[in-house]
Formats: sequence, structure tokens, C-alpha cells
Amino acid sequence: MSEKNKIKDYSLYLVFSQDCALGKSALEITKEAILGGIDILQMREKNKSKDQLLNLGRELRALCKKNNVTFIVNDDPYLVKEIDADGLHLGQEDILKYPLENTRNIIGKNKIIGISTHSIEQFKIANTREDFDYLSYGPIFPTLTKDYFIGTKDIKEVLEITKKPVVFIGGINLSNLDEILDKGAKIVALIRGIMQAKDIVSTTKIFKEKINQKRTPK
Ligand code: 3NM
Repeated sequence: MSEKNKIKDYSLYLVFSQDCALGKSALEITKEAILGGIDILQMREKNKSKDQLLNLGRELRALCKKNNVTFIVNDDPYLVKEIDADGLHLGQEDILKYPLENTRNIIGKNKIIGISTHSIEQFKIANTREDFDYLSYGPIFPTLTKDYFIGTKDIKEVLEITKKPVVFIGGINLSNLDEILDKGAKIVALIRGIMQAKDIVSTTKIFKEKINQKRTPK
């Protein structure tokens, strides 16, 4: 199966940022999150050198491969290529820096490309672009990562119009998860809700079970 098919509905997506790790190591946290059942891991590091990114990226890449977890790298298509990650996640600013055709040429046609969107207008534009394999939408709830949030009111519309899997992100925790699942969200991404949980394995399991409960019985 091509790597492009790897973002699926009913997935749990951990975005890993070392500065949210509260002193735990990347491997410790990701191993626990994998045990708990994450499907996708993104390495999102904004303050590391190229060498540090290569080293951490290779370790996480190997761990994900062994456990069948999709591994995505934030921002840098060259890093995706170098460590043979499954895909790239781009912010709105990154698409100005790397036009999409260049990005696709750098990483190759079988890799995943995801894009962040932060309003229904941005979502609609991204939704017209063939080359994105998933669209993320947020921040849905208040989060320390951003100084604004967009709320839940457009979730249903986003899901009605989307041509691609949609990842919901931003301030999601066990207290507000049901609200977005009830509106139809099928893929959920988090930093702190998993990384800063007291018990990462069991918290991750709860997130995953709640997402799975929304599968319609066959
Ligand atoms: N991207 P937490 S919100 C990395 O809206 C990121 O695109 C967002 O962290 C977006 O789960 C966000 O701790 C932060 O709120 C997610």
C-alpha cells in the first residue's frame, strides 16, 4: 500500500514538541503514546539545529516504523526526504516558502502532505488543492500554542464540504473531546492532552477508545 493512504478516519494523532514534554524524553513519551494506541506521530520542533532534528527524527522514524505508526515531520520537506518520513505537515506560512509543486518534487509522490487551516475560508481554499492528503482545522479550543481559537461552530460544515480527511486540533482534552466527536470529528490531534498526561498510556487509550466508539457498526 502506498504511504499516501495512511491518514485514515478514526485516527489519533500526537504532535510531539519537546518544549511541552515537562522533562520527559521524546522516546519515553512516544513509546508510551504508541503503547496507548496513537496512529500518527508528528515531530514539531521549532528550535532545534539540523543535526538535532536529524537525530531525533531518525529515532522517532525507527520507532514509528516498528510499530506501524505514520510518521510526519513539520515544516521541512528536505528533512522528510532525508529521514524517509511518511509525510510532511505544512503551516500556512510554509506554503509561501515552498510552493507545493517544489515540495512534491522534493519529497516524492508517495508521501503524505498535510496543511494547517485556521478559518473556514482557509479551509475552503486548501480543500480545492489536489495535492494535500489531509487538512487540519483549528485551534478549536483555547491552547497555549496559539493566541486565538476558532471554536466548534464550523466543524459540521467543514466535514460536509471536505474532500480529504480532516484533523481537528487545538486545546482538545478529555473534557471537550465528546463535543467535537458528536459534531462528527473523526481524527483528533493533540500535544498537551497526551504529552502532559500523568499516565500517558492510559490517557491515550481513553482518547483512542472514544474515537473508535464513533465507528458505525458494520
Ligand atoms: N496547531 P494542544 S493548534 C500545533 O490550529 C498546533 O493549527 C494548531 O496543542 C492549529 O493540543 C496547535 O496542546 C497546538 O492544544 C495543539
